Amino acid sequence: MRVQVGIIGAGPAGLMLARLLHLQGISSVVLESRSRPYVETRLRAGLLEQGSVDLINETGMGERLRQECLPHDGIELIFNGERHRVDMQALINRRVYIYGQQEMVKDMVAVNLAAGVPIEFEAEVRSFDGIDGDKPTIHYRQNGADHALACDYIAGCDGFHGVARRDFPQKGRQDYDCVYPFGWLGILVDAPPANHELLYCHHQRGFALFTMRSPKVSRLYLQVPPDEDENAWSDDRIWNEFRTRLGKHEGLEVSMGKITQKSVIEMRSYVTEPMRAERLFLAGDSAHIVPPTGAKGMNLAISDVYVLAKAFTAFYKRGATDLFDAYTQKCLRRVWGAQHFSWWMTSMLHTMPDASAFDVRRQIAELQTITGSVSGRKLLAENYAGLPIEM
Ligand code: RFL
Ligand code: PHB
Repeated sequence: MRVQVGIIGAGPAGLMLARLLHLQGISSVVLESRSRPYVETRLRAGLLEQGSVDLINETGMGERLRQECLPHDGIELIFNGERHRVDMQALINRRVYIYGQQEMVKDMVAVNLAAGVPIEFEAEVRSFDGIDGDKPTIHYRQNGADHALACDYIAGCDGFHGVARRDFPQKGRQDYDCVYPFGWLGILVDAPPANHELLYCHHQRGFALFTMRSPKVSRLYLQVPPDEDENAWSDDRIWNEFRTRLGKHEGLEVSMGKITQKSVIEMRSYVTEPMRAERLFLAGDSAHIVPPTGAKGMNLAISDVYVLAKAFTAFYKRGATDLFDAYTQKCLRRVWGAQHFSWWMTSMLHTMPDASAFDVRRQIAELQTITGSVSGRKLLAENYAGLPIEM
């Protein structure tokens, strides 16, 4: 089997890339180590920027999203007993959308398969070679047998624990890493959201986030120690902690219900540069991850492959390679903007384990500075709602 682009990973990056290439008449095969039901139910992101939603619609993958997504005009920050709304619609005329990543993946898989784009599930990539020649090969294992996929180029869309970055050439490579001294306990609850918009709560006991997946399902997160065991959190302990960190506000109640999923999530910022080595390109979480506080990871994955698909199109239509050369720099500008924003939101809203009384008081002053002026709210809104998909 030989294709133009071999794509490792059927997450948002790999599936969006396959679709964009197909629309330009460029052939690809997607190799995914997990099963189709697994990727279609894996609980991850929930918040999409306008630019991502526009691209999903333009590529014909947005039919269900348009019916089921929840558009949000603003978010609320809660700290020091105060509620502050950041009205993105009024400030910058932009909004964001709640739509579960697993739902988006389901839609992307269905549209790609219906168009005849091959997605091989339970096909685990073990290695690749030839990226410095003109015939790269991807080696994978499926149904107990070894296979090889010959391609012109390889797109490593295989996430943070994949093989593309692991085996990316070391020469000239620089990694940037920041691990936070806390994690998130994430729960999924059969109960309506506490509020129609997201609530980001700063509290001396730690951060809490109230988000959602639908009008009947809430998604909630609590700052916890990084190596926390989720089984140490009984339902009672979870609900008491959410009540404390939210505080008392007129019309706001923690709505309790059956907890259907519970897990601890690591918080990390990471970038590897460059994102290309000869005929291998990294895109999405394989090249960079952000702490989820800024809701940027999946949006970055989508914008990376938008840039990459343009480069492949220029090459296959006109033989031009300048966009391949520009790929890393074009992506990194947006990636580092999102890195900074995610780090800033994380450090502004979380309580450091060794925080002094001064640190906590200063954080409240920072939150008051940001929410207390139009320019502060605008800065937050512009970054939260997302920079243009291409910069
Ligand atoms: P993915 O989604 O990890 O997909 C990579 C795919 O590659 C497969 N794979 C392999 N396949 C073949 N062979 C191998 N050797 C392979 N190794 C791995 C994997 O099985 C997988 O299917 O990466 P991608 O496509 O780059 O997408 C990135 C996003 O998934 C990620 O950034 C977001 O989930 C981050 N994120 C959020 N992003 C947002 O934009 N908005 C949000 O609201 C948001 N909330 C979140 C989040 C991430 C979270 N967690 C769990 C880390 C909330 C949370 C809690
Ligand atoms: C989510 O809905 O899972 C979500 C939303 C916003 C964030 C992080 C996670 O900042």
